Amino acid sequence: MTNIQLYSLGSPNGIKIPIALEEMGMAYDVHTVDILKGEQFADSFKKLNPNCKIPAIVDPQGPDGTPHSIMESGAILLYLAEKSGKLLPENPSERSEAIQWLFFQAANIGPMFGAFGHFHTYGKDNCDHPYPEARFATETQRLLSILNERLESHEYIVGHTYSIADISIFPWVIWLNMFYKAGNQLKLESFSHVMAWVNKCSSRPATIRGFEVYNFTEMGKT
Ligand SMILES: N[C@@H](CCC(=O)N[C@@H](CS)C(=O)NCC(=O)O)C(=O)O
Repeated sequence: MTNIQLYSLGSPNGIKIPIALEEMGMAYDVHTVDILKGEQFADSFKKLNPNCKIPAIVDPQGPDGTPHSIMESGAILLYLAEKSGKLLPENPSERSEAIQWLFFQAANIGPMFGAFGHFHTYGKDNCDHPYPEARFATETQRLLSILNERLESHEYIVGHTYSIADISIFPWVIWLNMFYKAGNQLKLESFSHVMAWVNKCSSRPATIRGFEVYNFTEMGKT
């Protein structure tokens, strides 16, 4: 067996990997880990990611020719880009920029957008103080402003080429609107460069195929 084994779901972190696999033209088998049913805590999955979060992959032919498992969506994207030679610029400066934005997503966008979504969606029942949602809404908008400024002068996160940096970030912007239904509250339309870039990324045929693997665009309707 040579196919990459994908363990994921249609969440903003989870969907990055089928998008990348489709864009890179790599062969893979799909496994669903339903985090709403607690399947991320199964012993078999914990062996792939001790942190019990999707996504994870197993490459049957890892760097030393034996199976290699990888956790953390940013690390998976980087691994796949290096293995396929795709979606990571070859130019050393651009490559460094792409990796910086990959870390920016992992350290800022994921945690802050996720915390905003948590208090926005579940806070009303569990926390009667408006502060947490307001705090993370402000931080989410601050991060969107940074992206908007970047995309005012760049067609994609790094220059003129779609890369793993784009894939790591744009599903999170879709999620704010689609799943958290916070587009109006966050004034998403005012981040016009971000929204134009999201539309451009999400209309790529291979990216659309990636969405479909776990029905990403249906998730907000449930
Ligand atoms: N930094 C991690 C975050 C992964 C993550 O938070 N995954 C969520 C879904 S988007 C998850 O598995 N949640 C289940 C849980 O927390 O129990 C990554 O980028 O892979």
